[in-house]
Amino acid sequence: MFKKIFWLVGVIFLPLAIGFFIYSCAPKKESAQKPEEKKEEVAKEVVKQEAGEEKIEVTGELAKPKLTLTREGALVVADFDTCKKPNNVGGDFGAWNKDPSDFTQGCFDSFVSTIKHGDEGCSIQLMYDVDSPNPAYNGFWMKLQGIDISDYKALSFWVKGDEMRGFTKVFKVELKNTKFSWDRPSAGNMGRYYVTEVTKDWKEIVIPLDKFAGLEDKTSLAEFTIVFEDRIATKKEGAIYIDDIAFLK
Ligand SMILES: [Ca+2]
Ligand SMILES: [Ca+2]
Repeated sequence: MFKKIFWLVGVIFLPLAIGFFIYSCAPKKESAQKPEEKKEEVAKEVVKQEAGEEKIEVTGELAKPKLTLTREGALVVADFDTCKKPNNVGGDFGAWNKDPSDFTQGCFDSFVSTIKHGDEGCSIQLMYDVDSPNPAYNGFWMKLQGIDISDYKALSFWVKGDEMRGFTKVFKVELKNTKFSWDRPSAGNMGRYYVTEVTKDWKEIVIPLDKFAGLEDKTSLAEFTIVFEDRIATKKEGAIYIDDIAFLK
């Protein structure tokens, strides 16, 4: 009787024990992951979560619109080719900071003639720092002077990460129309999109305008904005270059 029970216990527990031993010896995927990769995944997750709330589709890749786009008749907003203000539609631009009194965070813009997309003039360099003990976000704003983009299909611009200073692969782009009001910021009239694939090389980002959920009226645009955020930046301090901001038909 006891022998039978002993034998039964052996049959049930021995394979379990062997299984557990093999499992505990197997290399853990989790620990093999570099902290940097983990951070990127977290950033992507935040992007997904935010996108879910806003009902914006974010694939985590460069937007690949199934639109047929043409550069003919493109509305160039800023090519920075004069290396001075204003932009091509007569609008002012500059860096903005959430908390100018917090010197541990900030964003600075400057014209750069040595690194640019195309042969002429300049690009704009954005040096940002969202590494602060306080909540930190900042970026770049550009006035669009009420341009009508209702005949256009996509926003396009070129971006390059600064290899020497480092750069975030993720940042936010916003388009606001003149109907935007700070009294009712959640009422719409601002669309946002997360760029997630910045590299060290110049790369064109093409965002179909229908991805800017919330931007209902496209007949009068007020502002183009870039936002660096401590929560989602894959690198909290660095620099990126922006050039040739345009709307494509
Ligand atoms: Ca340029
Ligand atoms: Ca800092």
